[in-house]
Amino acid sequence: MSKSEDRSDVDLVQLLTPTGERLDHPEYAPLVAHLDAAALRGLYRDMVLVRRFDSEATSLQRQGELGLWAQCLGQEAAQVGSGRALAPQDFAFPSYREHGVAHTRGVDLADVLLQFRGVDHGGWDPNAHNFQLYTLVIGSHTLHATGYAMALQRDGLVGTGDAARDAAVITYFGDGATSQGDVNEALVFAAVNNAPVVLFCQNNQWAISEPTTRQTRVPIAARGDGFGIPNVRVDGNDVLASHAVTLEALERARSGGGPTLIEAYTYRMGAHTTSDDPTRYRSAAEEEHWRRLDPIDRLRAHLVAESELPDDFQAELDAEAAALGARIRATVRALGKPPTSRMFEHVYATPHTIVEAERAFFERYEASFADSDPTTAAAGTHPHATHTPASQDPAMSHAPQSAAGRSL
Ligand SMILES: Cc1ncc(C[n+]2csc(CCOP(=O)(O)OP(=O)(O)O)c2C)c(N)n1
Ligand SMILES: [Mg+2]
Repeated sequence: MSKSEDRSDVDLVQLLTPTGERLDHPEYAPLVAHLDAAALRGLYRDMVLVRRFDSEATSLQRQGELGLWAQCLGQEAAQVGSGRALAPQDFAFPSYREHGVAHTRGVDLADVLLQFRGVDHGGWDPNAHNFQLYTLVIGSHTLHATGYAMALQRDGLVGTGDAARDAAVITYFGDGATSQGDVNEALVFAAVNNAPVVLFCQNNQWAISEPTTRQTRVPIAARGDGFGIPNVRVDGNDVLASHAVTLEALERARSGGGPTLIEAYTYRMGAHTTSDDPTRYRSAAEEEHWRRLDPIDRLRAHLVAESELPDDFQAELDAEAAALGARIRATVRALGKPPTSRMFEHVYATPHTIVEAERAFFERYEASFADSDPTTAAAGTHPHATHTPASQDPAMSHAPQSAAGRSL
C-alpha cells in the first residue's frame, strides 16, 4: 500500500468475501436472505452494464467526443447495491460519478453524457427519476438533500406507516467531501432535525491526489458518533453488504428514525477524471491490490461457485453490454450543437427580467455573425466592430459587465 491507508480491518460489514463466499451476519444477512439467484444475477447484470457504459465513456472522451469523464470504475457494488435499495418514492442526490445509481434510477445512461459533452446543463428531469442532477460543487448537495428530507417531514411523508408513501432521501459524496463545511453542516442539520436522510460516503480512498489520511484520523463512519448519527462501515466492493446496510438505513429514515451515515469502503480504480494521471501519486502495487478485490469479479465468483451463472446468461449479457456500448457511442456522436440560447434556460423557475435581457442581447450578438461580410473580416476588420458593446447597450445597463465584456 502506498499513502492511502488500508483500514479494511476496522468494523467492516461484509456478506460476500473477495473470493465469493457468502458470510453470515446477525444483523445484515437476514436483510438480503430473500435475494434468490435471479436477483443476484440482476445485480451482476447492473454492474456489468454500468462498467461497459463507463469504459465506453472513457473511450469517447479520449477520442474527443466528451470534454471530460469521471469514471465510477471499482465503485459499481457500492452504487448498484445502495441504488437498488431505494423505493420509487425515495429521492437521491448524487455528486458526479454516480453512474451506477443513475442506472438504478432508470436514467438513460446516454443522458448522463450530455453534460460531459457540454451540450446540456443537466441531462435528465430529476423529478422523472427522483434523481437530482449531478453536483460538481463538492458536498453542497448534502445540504440540498437534508433540506429535501426536512421538507418530506413537513409534508407528512415520513413515519406514517404507509410503506408505499413514506419516503427517504439518500445523498452520495466522497471521502474528500467530508472535509467540506457543507457536509458537516448537513450532518448537524440532519441530526438535530432527525431528518430522513441517508448520508452515503463512498470512501474510494482518494480525493484527486489526496489520500483519505489527509481527511480524517478516524474511520469516516465513526464521525457520525460526534453528530449523534447512527453509522455503519461497509465493504463497498460487496454489493450484498452495500445493499443490506442501505436497506436498513432507508427504512429507519422512512419510519421516522432519522439519519444514518454510511461509509462504503471502496476504491477508485481509475483516474479521478480523464484529466488526471494517478501514476503520479499512487503505486502500481496499490492498484494491483485493489484489482484483486474487484466488485464484479466477486459476485461472478459467487454465482459460478453456486452454478448459477449459466453460459447463455453470460453470453446474452455480453451481447447486451456490447449493444449498450454501441448505442451510447452512436447517440453521443449524433448529438448536435444546442442553440446557444439554451444556456439561459432553467436559471430561475420563472421568467426573470435580467436573464431575459441577457438572452435578448446574446441573440442579437449571435445574429450579427450571420450578417457579417467575410471579406470585411478577411481585410482585418472584426465583423463586430460596429456592434454595440454590452456596456453601452441599454438592455444590459443593469447586467454585470464582466461576463458581457468578455464576450465582446
Ligand atoms: C467546493 C469544491 N472544492 C473543490 C473542488 C475541486 N474538486 C473536484 S473533485 C475534488 C475531490 C473530491 O474527492 P472526493 O470527495 O473523495 O470524491 P471522489 O472524486 O473521490 O469521488 C475536488 C477537490 C470542487 N469541485 N468543489
Ligand atoms: Mg474520494
